[in-house]
Amino acid sequence: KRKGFIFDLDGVIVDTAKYHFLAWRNLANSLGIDFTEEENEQLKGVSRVRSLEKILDWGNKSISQEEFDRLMAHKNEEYLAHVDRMDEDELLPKVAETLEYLKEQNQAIALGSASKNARRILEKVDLTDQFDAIVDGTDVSKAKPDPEVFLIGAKALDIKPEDCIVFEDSVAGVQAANIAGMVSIGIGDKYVLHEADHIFRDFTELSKDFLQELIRK
Ligand code: B16
Ligand code: MG
Repeated sequence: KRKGFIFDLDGVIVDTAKYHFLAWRNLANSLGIDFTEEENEQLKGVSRVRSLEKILDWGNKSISQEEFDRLMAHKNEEYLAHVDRMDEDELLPKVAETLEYLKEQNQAIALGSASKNARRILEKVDLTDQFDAIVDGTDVSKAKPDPEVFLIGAKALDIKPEDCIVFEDSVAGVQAANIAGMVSIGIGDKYVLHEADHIFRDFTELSKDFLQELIRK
């Protein structure tokens, strides 16, 4: 059967979460706000605007719209400086092989990312051509856990939501996949991602037999 396999980007295909972390931490600290790994976890899959709103909330700070825009632009520049140094070596383990395998099996493949920088990152790691559809932060108006990004992906692939499988590293993303009625596969920590239908540390733990099962069901 032809299924739709939808991949999140940050934290699933590449570990750009560490670059987001560095840039957000610098921003928070410059405002005198503490920023830890736990807080970073809550920003995964969350849009840029919403992320800054949350940080300001945690620090009990309010700033003008102008300052808000300036900080967001600055954060993105810092983040992109890291991104522009990326290459294929930064692909997470067995991601390229998994995409390759699904392609061989004639499965439909989409990207479903909240990032407005998604296309730039895919170019850096030379993966653009592997996707039948790319849905990113420039295509959606509602952030995960809203299912919009994945529903647009399913539509673009012309596959019913219930025949789609989503790979996600964030709590918000797993929730979005569940709300969309898709199979959710958490990539990461099993306690953090406990709402997912299946959880793996990374793609090295995910066997071909398991992928076959997803295709057959
Ligand atoms: P940008 P994903 C998300 O990407 C990240 O997890 C999240 O931390 C980030 O704030 C968001 O993209 C927006 O990214 O600032 O590049 O537009 O995990 O949905 O691929
Ligand atoms: Mg992610």
